[in-house]
Amino acid sequence: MNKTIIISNRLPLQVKLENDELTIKPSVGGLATGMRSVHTEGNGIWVGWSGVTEEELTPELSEKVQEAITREKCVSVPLNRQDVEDFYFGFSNKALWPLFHYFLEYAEFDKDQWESYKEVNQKFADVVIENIEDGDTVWVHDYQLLLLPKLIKDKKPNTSIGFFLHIPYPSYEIFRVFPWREELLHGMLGADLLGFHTYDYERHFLSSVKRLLKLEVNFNEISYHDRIVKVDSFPMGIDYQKFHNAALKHEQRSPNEKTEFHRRLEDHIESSPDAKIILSIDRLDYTKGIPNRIKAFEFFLDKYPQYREKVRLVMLAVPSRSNVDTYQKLKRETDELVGRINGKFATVSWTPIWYFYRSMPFGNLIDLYTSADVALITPLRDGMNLVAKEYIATRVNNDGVLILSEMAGASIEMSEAILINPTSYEEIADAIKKAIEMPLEEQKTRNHILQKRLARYSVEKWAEEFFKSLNATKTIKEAIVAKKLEKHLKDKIISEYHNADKKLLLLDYDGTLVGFKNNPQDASPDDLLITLLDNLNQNENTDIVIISGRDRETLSKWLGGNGYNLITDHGVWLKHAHKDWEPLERIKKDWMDKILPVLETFVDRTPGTFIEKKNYSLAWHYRKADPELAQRRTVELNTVLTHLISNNELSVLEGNKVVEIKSSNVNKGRAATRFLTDKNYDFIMAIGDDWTDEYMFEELPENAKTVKVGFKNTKAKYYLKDTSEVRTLLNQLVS
Ligand code: GDG
Repeated sequence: MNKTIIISNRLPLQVKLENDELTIKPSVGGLATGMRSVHTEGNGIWVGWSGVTEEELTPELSEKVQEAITREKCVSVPLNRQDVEDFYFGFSNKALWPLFHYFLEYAEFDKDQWESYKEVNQKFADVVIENIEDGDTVWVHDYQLLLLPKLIKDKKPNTSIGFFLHIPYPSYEIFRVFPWREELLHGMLGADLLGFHTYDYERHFLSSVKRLLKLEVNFNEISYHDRIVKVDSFPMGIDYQKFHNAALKHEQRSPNEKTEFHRRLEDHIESSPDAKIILSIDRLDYTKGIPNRIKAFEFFLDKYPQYREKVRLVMLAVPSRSNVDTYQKLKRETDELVGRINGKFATVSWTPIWYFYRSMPFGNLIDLYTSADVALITPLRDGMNLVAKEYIATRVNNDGVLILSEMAGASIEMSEAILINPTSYEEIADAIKKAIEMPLEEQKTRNHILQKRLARYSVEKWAEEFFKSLNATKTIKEAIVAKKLEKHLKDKIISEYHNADKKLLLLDYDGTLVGFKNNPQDASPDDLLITLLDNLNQNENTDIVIISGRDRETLSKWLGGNGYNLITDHGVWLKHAHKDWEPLERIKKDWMDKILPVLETFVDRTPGTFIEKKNYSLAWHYRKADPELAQRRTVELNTVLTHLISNNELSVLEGNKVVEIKSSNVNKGRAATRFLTDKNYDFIMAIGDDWTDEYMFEELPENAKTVKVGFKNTKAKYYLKDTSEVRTLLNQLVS
C-alpha cells in the first residue's frame, strides 16, 4: 500500500531530556495538529529530528527514544550538536529566516554553515530514501529543507513530491542577494507542487524563477527539464473545532475547576474591573514587531490619556532560539521597554503591561484568548500567523476585536479585522481606540464572518486541498510521460526508419539542433553537429531537410556546402542538395517600412530587446529582457499590430522569446508539404521546438513521426527534452 511521508525539521513530538529523565509528548503546534489526521490515517510516516542530539543520547536513552518515535509512526534523522548549531541555529535561522522576512541587516551568509545546511538536507534525504517505496507521496515542510525536494527527486524520479513554505517568500529584489540562490531554487524545483500561504509569495517565487533561472512560466506552471512544476497558494488554517470547543468548555467551568493562572488573571481583572484587556502572543522573534508594539502602546497612552488605567496590555512572549545573538538582544530590548513604560505610567492600582516570558500550557493559552477584549497582533513580517486565527476561534460569544498587521499572511483572508501598518504608531494607537470603542453589534458582525471562514477552511481542509492538488500533478505527469519518446518508442521508430525505402527528416535548426544563444549570430553549427548530419546524410535513401526561420544567407554560409536540403525564411526559399536556390513563394516586402518603426519604439521602451531584419520577416527578440516587462509588451505589440494589419496579408507568430511578423502565405507547413510531393516517402520524421514548427506538425501526413523539443503545448505526437536528446536520437538513426 502506498504511503505518505511527511518531512519537517522537527518531529511532531516533544522529546525532552532533563537530568537524564526522558519525557515524550505530542507537540501542539499548528503544523503538527494539521498534519495529524494525514499522518495517522493509512500507513504514513513522519521524518524529522527528535530534538535530542546524538551526543545527548546514551545507547539506553536512544533505545527509549527510538521506541517512542516508532510507536508514533515517526522516523528520526540523527543530528549531532554541530549540525544543530550550523544547520539550524546557523544557516536556517541566521541566513534564511532573516532574508525571507526582509531583515537583510540580520542575514549572515557563512560558507561553512551553508555546507552544513547541504549536508543536513542530505541526511534527511538519506533517511527518506531508506524508507520510501515506489508510488509513495512525499510532503516536505519549510525553510530548513529547501534542498530536499531535489535530493529526493534525483534518486526517486517517480515519487510525487510536494513542498510547503511556512514563512514568506521574499520579493526577487531581496532573494537575489542570497549567494547560493540558483542552487536553492533548483532544490525547491525538485518538487512537483510548491505551496505558499499567499498569492504574493507565490508570485515572488515565480519572479525569481523567471529572472534567475530563465525558465518558462505559464500562469502557475513552470516548465522544468522534462517536468511541469506547479506553484499555488494554500492559506494554512487552524484546528478550529479544537480551539472553539476548548473555549466553550472553558466558559462552562465551575470556579474550582479554574486554573491557578486563570484565577490570577481574574484577580488582575477585578483589581481594575473597567480596564480592557489587550492581548499579544508570539514567539519572541524580531519579525513579530514586539518592541514596535510596546512603543505604539506607549504612544496610545500618551495620545489618549483618558484610557490610562482603562486598558492593560497582556503580553506573552514565548522563548525562541535564545542562543542566537539577535534574539538575546531582542529579549533585553523588550525587558527594558516593558520596564520603562511600566515605570512611566504605573499607578498604585494599575500596571499597564503585564509581561510573561515563557511558554504556557494549552489551557492557559485559552484562558488568555477568552479573557482578552482585543488581540493586538502586529508582526513586521509573518508568513501567516495562526495566533490571529486562534483568537477569533475562541470568541464563542462573537465579541472581541482583532487588530492585525497587514504584513501577516493572515491579513489577506481576515479583512474584517482592523488592519494596520505595524510601523505606524499613529495607526496602531488609533486602532486600539477604535477597538475599545467598537459597538458590540459591529464586533459580532465582523467576527461572525471571520469565524465562518476559519471553520470552513480549517487546517485539515488545507492539508486536503494540498494533497488534492499534488495528486492532480500526477495527471499532468502522466500526459507528458505518455508522449515522451521513451526507449521502446524510440526503438520502434529506429526500426521503422531502417526498414523504410524512402526516408525524410525535417529538422528545425535553433532550439532543435543547437541550443539558444544570447546573440542569434553565435549559433553556428559545431563540428559534432556537422559530423552527425553528414553521417545521416550518407545513410541510404535518406533526405535531410534543415527547415528554419533563418535567412537564406546565414544558412547558406553555415550549411550550404554540405549537401543537405535547406528551407529558409520559414518556407520562402528552398535549396535542393547540390542545386541552386529556388523561391517557394512570391512575397511582397513593402509592409516592412510600415512595421519597422513600430517595432523600433518597442525596442526603445524595452531594454534588452532587439530587431532582427530578415529578408521576408521582422523579428522582435526579447530573450535578454526582463521577462515580465517583455510579456506585457508582447500583449501590447499584438494589439498595436492588429490595428495596423488590416487584411490577412501578414501574420504575427509568437516563437520562443520572439515575436515575428511575416507574410501569411509563408509557413513551414506549406513548405514541408511542397517538399513531400517530390518523392513518395514511406518514413517521415519532423523535429522542432517552437510555435512555427507547429504548422509543420499539423500539415504532415498522419503516419509522420512528429517530435516536439521541450515540454510545451503541441500538436506533435512525441516529446524530447532538449537538443542533446535530439542529437542522441539522430545518432541512433545513423548507427
Ligand atoms: C510559522 C510562521 C505561520 C504560541 N505560544 C504558545 C503556543 N503557541 C502556539 C500558537 C500557534 C503557534 O504557537 C504559533 O504560530 P504562528 O503562526 O503564530 O507563528 P510561528 O511560530 O512563527 O509559525 C507563521 C506558521 O509557521 C504556520 O505556517 O503562520 O507565519 O512564522 O499555534 O497557539 N502554544 C502553547 N503555549 C504557548 O505558550 N501551547
